[in-house]
Amino acid sequence: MVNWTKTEKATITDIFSHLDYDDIGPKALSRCLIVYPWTQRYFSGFGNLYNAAAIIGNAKVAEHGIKVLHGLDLGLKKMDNIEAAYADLSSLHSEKLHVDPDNFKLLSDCITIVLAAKLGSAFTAETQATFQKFLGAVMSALGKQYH
Ligand code: ZNH
Repeated sequence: MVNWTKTEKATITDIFSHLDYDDIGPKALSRCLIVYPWTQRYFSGFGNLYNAAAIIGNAKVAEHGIKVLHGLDLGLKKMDNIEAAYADLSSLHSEKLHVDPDNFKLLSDCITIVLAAKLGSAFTAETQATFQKFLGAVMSALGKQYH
């Protein structure tokens, strides 16, 4: 159970109200696949991931990046019960997709980096701290159904 201050909630709400899902989602997922190439193993159905240019230009990667980023909306809508919000997605990643949960942290870091690059000086250290607290809560919830 994660507690949020009013300021933290306001910061998270503000970030998501301006979030460019269609830009950040593809960039974050493709960065994850390039920086941590072993994460590519889960996306064998996505076609050519041969090099960075292929990954960045891959329409399936882009589409999935948007889907994953919208996955964070579940937590945003249920900040006071993030675990419950991700129960189903956690089971899916564990039982069906067999995604190693260590990878959640890698993708979160890529999301943070891409968001930081986009927001520039508006992404203050305090904003980052709050955003990472939120992502940490989501990733922990996503890991809950792993046995
Ligand atoms: Zn995941 C899927 C979310 C991470 C891999 N995902 C998915 C989906 C979602 C998500 C929403 C869809 C589902 C359905 O359809 O139902 N993820 C997510 C989130 C996160 C994640 C929120 C964090 C942030 N994932 C991840 C990672 C990985 C993954 C890290 C690896 C590396 N996913 C995945 C896969 C899939 C998914 C493989 C399936 C795809 C297809 O479609 O095929």
